[in-house]
Amino acid sequence: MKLLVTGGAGFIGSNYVRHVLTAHPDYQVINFDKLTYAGNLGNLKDVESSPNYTFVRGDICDRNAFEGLEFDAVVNFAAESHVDRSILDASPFLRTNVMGTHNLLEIVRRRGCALLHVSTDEVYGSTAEGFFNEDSPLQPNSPYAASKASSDLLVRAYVETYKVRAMTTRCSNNYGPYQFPEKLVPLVIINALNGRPVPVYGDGMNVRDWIYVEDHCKAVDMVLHNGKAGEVYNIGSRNERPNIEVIKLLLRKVAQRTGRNEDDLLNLITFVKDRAGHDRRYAIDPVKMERQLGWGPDMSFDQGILKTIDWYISNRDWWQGITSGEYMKYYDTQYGERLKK
Ligand code: NAD
Ligand code: TDX
Repeated sequence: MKLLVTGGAGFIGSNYVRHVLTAHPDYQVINFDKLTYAGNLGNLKDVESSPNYTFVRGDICDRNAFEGLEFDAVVNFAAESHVDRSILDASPFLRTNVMGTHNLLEIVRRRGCALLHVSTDEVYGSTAEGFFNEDSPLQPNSPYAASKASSDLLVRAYVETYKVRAMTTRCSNNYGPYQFPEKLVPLVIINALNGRPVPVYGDGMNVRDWIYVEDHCKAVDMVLHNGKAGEVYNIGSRNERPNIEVIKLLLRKVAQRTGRNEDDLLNLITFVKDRAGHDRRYAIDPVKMERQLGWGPDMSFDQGILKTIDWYISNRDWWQGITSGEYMKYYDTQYGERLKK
């Protein structure tokens, strides 16, 4: 099989490319990525010389960018992915997530190849109780979530109208190696290592369902191979936690791993102004993945968190390169005022 993986230089995409090259040594993988601020070829240094791997720099919005590339299926990870950035400026989210997905749908329609569209639990909005299943209404609350919901609806429309062979996955919050430092888990680890305040939005009681990135990648691969065209699959880990619990766990484990004083790290916790439109709780029901595809996560949260912390401790060069320059401009815009006492 020849796979085109869009957004393969980002967090989940790079973990997925590595997963495919290991799990399917006979596959050819083209990593197609624009290399925005979130894309980093350093995420795939260990596989870049593999004869089965090619990198192409390109934009999923560009109609001509795919000419000359041969593939049987597309796995679409390419997106603007950070909620806080979508609140600052929604335009790049509409462009890449909506128009870019539309362009990919046109390409797979013309070529007759398959598409796996990677989406998110955020399209369902927030729920106080119960779980989101694949038929739950789409009620996105952030510009990011609205752009992903729009892309999901376009996929649905292309399945119904043109019989495109497309599937959609909607996953909960990922964590693990190579996650960009703007997201909660790496932000807490890196700020703890740097002795910087750890910003907690609102009361810290917003709930997310955390999944280790490799478990998500395995699920995507199962859907690609065994999923039914036209269907949606929810991927979640049955691992719901309030943010403050995750943050305290991370700080305690960083203290253990580095020999620092636990209270000193816990004292970095700083409650700040809440995110606008902050979803209270996401809760995925993964029963369809479990029953129809026999999928389940392999990694426990405690083990996954330790693996992740150890990775960030051993890969300082990776994040020190990123947490300077452009990223600090974003960080100051986001946290400068919020962290002033
Ligand atoms: P990321 O921001 O780390 O990576 C996104 C990648 O897409 C980057 O490499 C970037 O360069 C590339 N990209 C952006 N715009 C592009 C364009 N126009 N053309 C080509 N490439 C482009 O994101 P991530 O966290 O790895 O998320 C990947 C996908 O998974 C996204 O679609 C996201 O909505 C979805 N998702 C993420 C999570 C999560 O917890 N991170 C959970 C569920 C679903
Ligand atoms: O500094 C912070 N302090 C804080 O309290 C940050 C960055 C986040 N938070 C809170 C907001 C959320 O409730 O932590 C929670 C997790 O925040 P993010 O890491 O920004 O993730 P979230 O907004 O939940 O969205 C993530 O999961 C779904 C991904 O970024 C999306 O791409 C994915 O679709």
